[in-house]
Amino acid sequence: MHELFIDGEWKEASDGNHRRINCPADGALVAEVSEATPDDATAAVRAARRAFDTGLWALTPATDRAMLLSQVADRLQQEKETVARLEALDTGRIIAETRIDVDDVTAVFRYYSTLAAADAGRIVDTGMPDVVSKVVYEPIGVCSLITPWNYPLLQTSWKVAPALAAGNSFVLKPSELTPSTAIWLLATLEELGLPAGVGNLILGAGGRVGPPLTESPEVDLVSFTGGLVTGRSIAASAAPTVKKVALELGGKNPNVVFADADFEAAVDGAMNAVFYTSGEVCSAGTRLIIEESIHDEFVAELVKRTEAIKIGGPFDENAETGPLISAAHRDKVEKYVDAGIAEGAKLLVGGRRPEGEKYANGYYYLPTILDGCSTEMSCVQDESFGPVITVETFSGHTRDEAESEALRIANDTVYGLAGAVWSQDGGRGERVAARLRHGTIWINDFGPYVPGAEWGGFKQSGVGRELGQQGLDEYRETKHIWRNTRPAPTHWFGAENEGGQL
Ligand code: TXE
Repeated sequence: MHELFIDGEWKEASDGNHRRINCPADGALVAEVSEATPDDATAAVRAARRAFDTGLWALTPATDRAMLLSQVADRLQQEKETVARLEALDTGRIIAETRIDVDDVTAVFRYYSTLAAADAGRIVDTGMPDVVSKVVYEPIGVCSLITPWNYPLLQTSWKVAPALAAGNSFVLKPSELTPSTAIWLLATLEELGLPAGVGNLILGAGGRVGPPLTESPEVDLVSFTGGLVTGRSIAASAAPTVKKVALELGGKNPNVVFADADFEAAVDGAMNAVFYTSGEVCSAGTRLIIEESIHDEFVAELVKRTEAIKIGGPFDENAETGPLISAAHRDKVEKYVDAGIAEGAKLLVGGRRPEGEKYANGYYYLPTILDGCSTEMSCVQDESFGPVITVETFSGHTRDEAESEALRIANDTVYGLAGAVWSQDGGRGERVAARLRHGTIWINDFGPYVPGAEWGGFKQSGVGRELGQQGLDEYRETKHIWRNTRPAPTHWFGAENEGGQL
């Protein structure tokens, strides 16, 4: 077992410790991996620093960097079933979902492969014929990439692909619960010839191996995806060295349905928004905000369909969604639902674990709907990260009143990651989308994304953007180079002042 990858070598943890990875669907042992120490994390940072400072990757032609990313994409497709299985076993998610993830990860590597060599900088017109002024982009340096347990490889690709495209070195620390696809990725990069030290892998508990990755003055950027509380502490630990910090911290995402929405599409969308991948999605549409006049009919249909959802393990062909990631996480979801009920929400469906032998050793929780909710309730404000919909209603005597009320409710959150509006009135869709204070808005849809469009949060959902051009810019410094082709004294000092300089 050698799952730490430091300076081009697979290594045991320096104290020889291991961690067992169990499948959340049935508790079966799926892997046993090295558990790094803080010293291992420091060694990985040093290796990344050395690799960066010697220009091993930063000075590699951009076309070669692009080629490597494209080869990773090819490998993902060649080994799709292997990667999808690894991800399904670590997360407990059904393999039909993780196969889709592998295609999505492939698209991310292809996208940043095309961007890697696309933009070398620009010439700026100074108005001075003897001066060449150019703005160029350079890699930022050593990047600590810290990723969560939901969509492990996809979230990793949003960081690793642009980091490599821009010419950086990195230390990747995946969630301690789901390391397998990160191990696959680093092994693949090694096979494809990524120079030693450019990509490093540290496995282990974030509270222990995280600080060396976020505090070190040898690290130039920290990119983190995870919970709000951890995000705050990472921002604080990175502050003394004023390094660049990018944070993606989840959301409490409104799904606003007007009475004039396409009923069938909106019910289907509301289900996908939350119950896909058991609600363990930062952009899950957990807050259904529905116009009062269609509330009863809409919610009745939602309940009927929710009761019929089939749950099971990764390889259960009938299953439409799987378990939660861990016992601790299921406890959190249970407490969240209990708190909602205590605060006055009405439980319409779910609210408990499924019964039956096949669920006995997994962390299953039934899709749940809480009706009669309002913005002051904790179940509306706090992220459950589970399969739970809270239902709020709005109304208004006029069109404008209804829109304003829907927006007031939808924006009443500290988060701002994503949201949706459903209406067959195109103007209304655009008006509401323009005023929702969230980073991604869907009109008459919920959930899809493309690698070319930026992803990230307003407010406490985070800082910075992943994907798109900005997702690459996060990993680059911008430099202005001024070249005087005909140097001559200015005579400012000790002579008559004939003109200024900065
Ligand atoms: O995530 P953490 P947790 C939300 C969701 C969930 C809650 C907590 O609501 O219930 O966060 O989840 C590493 N320094 N999201 O506790 O702690 C950790 O090892 C450096 C939203 O599982 O945020 C892992 O690799 N790293 C979400 C990563 O941070 C540290 C995804 C995420 O773990 C660290 C997951 C430290 N001090 C949960 N402490 C989203 N935005 O998609 C932990 N880590």
